[in-house]
Amino acid sequence: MRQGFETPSLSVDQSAHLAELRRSAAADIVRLVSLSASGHPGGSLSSLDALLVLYASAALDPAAPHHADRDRLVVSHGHISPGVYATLAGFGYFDIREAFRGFRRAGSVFGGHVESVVPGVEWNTGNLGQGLSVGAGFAMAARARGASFTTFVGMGDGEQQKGQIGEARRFAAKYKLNNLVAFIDFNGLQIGGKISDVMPQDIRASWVADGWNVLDVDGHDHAALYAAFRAAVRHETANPDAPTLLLLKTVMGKGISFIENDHNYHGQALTDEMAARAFAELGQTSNLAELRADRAANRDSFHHHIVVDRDINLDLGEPLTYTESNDCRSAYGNAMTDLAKRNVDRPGSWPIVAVSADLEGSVKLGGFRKAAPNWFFEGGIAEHSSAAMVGAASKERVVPVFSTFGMFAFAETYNQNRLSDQNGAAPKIIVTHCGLDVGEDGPTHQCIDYVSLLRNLYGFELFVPADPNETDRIVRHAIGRYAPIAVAMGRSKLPILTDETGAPLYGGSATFEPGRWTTVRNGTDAVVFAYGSMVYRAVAAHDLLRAKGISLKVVNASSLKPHDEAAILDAARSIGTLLTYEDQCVHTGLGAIVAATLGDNGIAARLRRLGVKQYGTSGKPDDLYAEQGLSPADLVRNVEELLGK
Ligand SMILES: Cc1ncc(C[n+]2csc(CCOP(=O)(O)OP(=O)(O)O)c2C)c(N)n1
Repeated sequence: MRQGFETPSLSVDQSAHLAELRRSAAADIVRLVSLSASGHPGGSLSSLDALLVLYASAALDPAAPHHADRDRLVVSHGHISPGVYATLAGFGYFDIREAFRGFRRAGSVFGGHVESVVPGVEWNTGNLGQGLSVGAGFAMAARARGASFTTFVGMGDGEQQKGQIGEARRFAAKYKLNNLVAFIDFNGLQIGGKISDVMPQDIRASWVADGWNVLDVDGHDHAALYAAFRAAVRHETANPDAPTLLLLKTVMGKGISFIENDHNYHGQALTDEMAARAFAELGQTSNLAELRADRAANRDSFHHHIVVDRDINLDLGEPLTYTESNDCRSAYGNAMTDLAKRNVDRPGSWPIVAVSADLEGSVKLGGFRKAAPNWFFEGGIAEHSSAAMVGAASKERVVPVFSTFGMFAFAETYNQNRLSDQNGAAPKIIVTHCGLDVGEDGPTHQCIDYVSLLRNLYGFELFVPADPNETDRIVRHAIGRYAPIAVAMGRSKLPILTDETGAPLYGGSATFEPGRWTTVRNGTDAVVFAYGSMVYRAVAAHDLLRAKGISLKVVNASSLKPHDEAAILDAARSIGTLLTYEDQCVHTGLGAIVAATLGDNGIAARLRRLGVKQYGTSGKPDDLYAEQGLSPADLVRNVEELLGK
């Protein structure tokens, strides 16, 4: 892999080549949007010169798009995909004809917004405002594992209206991520017109205020772009420790005189007549008719495999066995501390990178921070950015963990997690304070909807431990496997679950397996599926019912995603009376999973779903459960009703 920005300036030949490439890429942008009759020419043309200079000069190689030492380039304003595809094709990442055939067409990798299935594209974007967090995630991972690549992030100027960018900007400045270089395509326009009319903002001042180096650059002058990027990469800046922003003065639609500075061409194709005029201005052939016929007759055949190192190298240690009741979050913190101690100085270990959101104490990461100070990052009350960051970092040979309350890591940041999922990322989102179990902090903090939220995210797995021993095993499992994994815990202390002999159910050599539910108590009259803080309550109901001569089977459904279909079907066939019992929304939690499983398999069974019927209030968890008909006594009553006793 070449070094980026090695020579002091562009040579005469390089400048001439870039100028020529600029004209052909501009024409390709017009061709792409004309062929699909949609897309974004305006920003593609204003960002084009920065893209060309970067792909020409950074440590990037079309022959090795996944090289470990490559620089990372995140295009946050993913709508400029025509500009990105034209640039990549110009440098030989693929044949532009493939993009002409496939752009914005079902089944093609050449999507309307850039996706990492295209070589040279680092991250799927399109939801504006997330790219700087992604870049900060790459840069944070590079720091943690001592890698020397630079991460570049391009953004729009309208995009600066997004608050998440401020979150990422402050994080990068706080952690002195001078391996991060951002640029803004400052063309003054966005969809609705002038950025100053849509939302007045002093972009430059915001970045300066947060401690970045800001370089003002003519965004269409290749020599100036090269010099500024080079200075940023080499830290030849006013504050060498700080990350650097290039504020690029640009013209929307640059190079096609009759659409320049016209915000209508932010996202509108040119007519054929206009395209012909554009090709004439650019000195390029007008071959739209031929390309259109080719596109009608052919689909693109371009396939590309994303290469990610999934081979996590960590000493996962031996699971701990607790015999005294404790909160799951303490067991989580203890497991993380143990993992940090085992691995922090171990050669070859992947760093475990933990990001908190001003709740380090509540999520019990203090021991981890002390054991591995350089692996702990306090992201502040900036959950959107932290969620996006850990998603990105997960692709960079570190194991990133985001820990805060469930409400702030699942509900607050749903779209960030969704985008990580679409990127095939593998963050660990390990949260506490879920459900009514939060207690006195009240309904704003009680995440009673994480099961449904996570079920929408196709790739994510979701595990909910029922006691400290299961927590320890789930945490070690999650840290050791490349997959997007959510772990949800409550706040309260939970008793140690035991088997009928009184031995810890999940202690010793017990293992956790995704998709496998475990029987906590056997029974023959009815079965209750529970998870998390409801399992020991179900056991209490089991004991109360046994005294009345009713036999209730208790199943711990700790793997919510994937779920254990066989366990549901077996129970339906052999017992026939089923209940779900959960600290989650009654409509969309485990009850819905069990109901759908029965329905999908055409199996009739009696099913009663017990869950949270309405937002909770502030109070002690036991009182909140009683308020919603979720106490062990309520479970007993429901079982008796179902059995007609
Ligand atoms: C979070 C989010 N909100 C809204 C949009 C829709 N959108 C796409 S592009 C755009 C305007 C972007 O303006 P700017 O960053 O200035 O890009 P340019 O117009 O220069 O291409 C908007 C609102 C989006 N993609 N993401």
